[in-house]
Amino acid sequence: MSQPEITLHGTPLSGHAHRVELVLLALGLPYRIEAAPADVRRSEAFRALNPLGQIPVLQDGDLTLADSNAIMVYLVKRYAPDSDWLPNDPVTAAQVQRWFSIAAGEVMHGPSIARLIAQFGLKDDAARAERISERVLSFMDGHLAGRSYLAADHPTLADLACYSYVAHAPEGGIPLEPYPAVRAWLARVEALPFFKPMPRSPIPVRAA
Ligand SMILES: N[C@@H](CCC(=O)N[C@@H](CS)C(=O)NCC(=O)O)C(=O)O
Repeated sequence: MSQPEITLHGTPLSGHAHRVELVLLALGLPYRIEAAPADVRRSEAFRALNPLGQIPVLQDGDLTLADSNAIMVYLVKRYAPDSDWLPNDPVTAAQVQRWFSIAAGEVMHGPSIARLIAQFGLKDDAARAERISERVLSFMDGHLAGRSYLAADHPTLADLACYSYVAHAPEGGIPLEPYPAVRAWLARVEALPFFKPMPRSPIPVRAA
C-alpha cells in the first residue's frame, strides 16, 4: 500500500513550521509543503484547517492537525514509536514535555517575538521580549553546560522544538555570543545528518 502523502502548510521563515520539517526529515518521511502566507491563513479554506489561522498545519490522509509540538508528537508516535525522539520512560518523557512548554512559552515570547518585531514589523514590547530572551538563554546555557542535548544524552524532540527560534535569535537583535553552551548545542543540532537550515534574515543593526 502506498503511503499517504503528507502535506505541511507553512512558510519558509516560520520557525514553528521549520521544527516540523526537521522531524519529517529526521524520520525520512515523504512530504510536500503548501505555502500558507498571511493572506492564505486568513482565508476560509485555511480557517477550516485551523480556526486559529496559524501555521503549521499537517495533513496526513484523513488527519488534519495544527500546532507544531502536537504535530511532532504525532509524527513520532505514528511513524517511529520506538525511536529515541520521544522516549517512553517517565522522566525523559517529562523532560521533553518541559522543553515543549519552554518552546511555546519563553522561546516564543522571547527570541521569536523579538524576531517578529525586528523582521516583520510586529507591534509588541521589544524590551519585554529582550528580557525574556536573556532569561531563557541564560537558563539554557547553564542547563547545557556539561550536556550535549536538552532532555537526554541524545537528541530528542525537545532539541528540534527549541532549535529554530534560538538559532535565529540574532535576527531579533538578541546576540548569542554570551551563551557558549547554547551555541555549541546549536552546532550539534546543525550537524545532525538530516538537518536543513531555515533561511537566514539580516541581523538588525543595534543602536549605539
Ligand atoms: N502554538 C502554535 C503557534 C504557531 C504560530 O504562532 N504560528 C505563526 C507563524 S510562525 C502564525 O501562524 N501566526 C499567525 C497568527 O497567529 O495569526 C504552534 O506551535 O504551532
